[in-house]
Amino acid sequence: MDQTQQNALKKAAGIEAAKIVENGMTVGLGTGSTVRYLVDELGRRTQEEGLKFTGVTTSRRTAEQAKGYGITIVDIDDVDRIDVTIDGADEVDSNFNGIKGGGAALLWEKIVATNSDKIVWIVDESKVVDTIGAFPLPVEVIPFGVGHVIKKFETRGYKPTLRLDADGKPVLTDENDYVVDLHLGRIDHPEDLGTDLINTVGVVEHGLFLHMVDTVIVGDPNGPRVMT
Ligand code: ABF
Repeated sequence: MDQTQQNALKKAAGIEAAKIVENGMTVGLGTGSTVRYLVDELGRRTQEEGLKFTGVTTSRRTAEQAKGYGITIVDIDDVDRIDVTIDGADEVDSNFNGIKGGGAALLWEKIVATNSDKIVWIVDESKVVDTIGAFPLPVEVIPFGVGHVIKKFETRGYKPTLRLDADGKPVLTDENDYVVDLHLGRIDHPEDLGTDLINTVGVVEHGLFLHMVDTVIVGDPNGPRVMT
């Protein structure tokens, strides 16, 4: 699948997911290129149909995009609950275990997700896998002592790399943390791995999203399909 085809599938999934949003809802808006299509469609509906909902975003860049359409964006602590969060993912398997964080937004994404009544992921078909792990697992780590955390991960065979930008500087999350990517190949016991990671001092959060998502909308050449 080339980039144009992949983008078309992402767009189809985003447009399909936008139908979920109704007036008066509080909606969690995720991060990534697939979500960009969602927000574009929600923006179109806002401007052409007068759609009115409140958005809580998982990154500053999504907030900027949504505000550009006149969508009301509030801080997560300004709402009691989020009706539905629509977000992207890097991988999702048949058990609805997923990897997120390719966009370095995994911490805010997990905070928004865990305060949502319903979670919907939008993906192109390349993200649907038998077993997660081929995509490097992002881990958010505070800068202080990150070298020691990386050494610990190396000792455990996690094949860690500090995520760097085009200038060779560490990528910063919206919390000004670093991202360390673990090249595991496949993850057969994600719960155990998640426990190990979150118990490592210096680690803030990891990109394993286990048994959280309710519905996955998959952009497919034959039209969007829904996994529930
Ligand atoms: C975000 O969406 C990230 O968690 C995930 O990495 C990304 C997927 O990116 P894209 O939609 O651009 O493929 O939620």
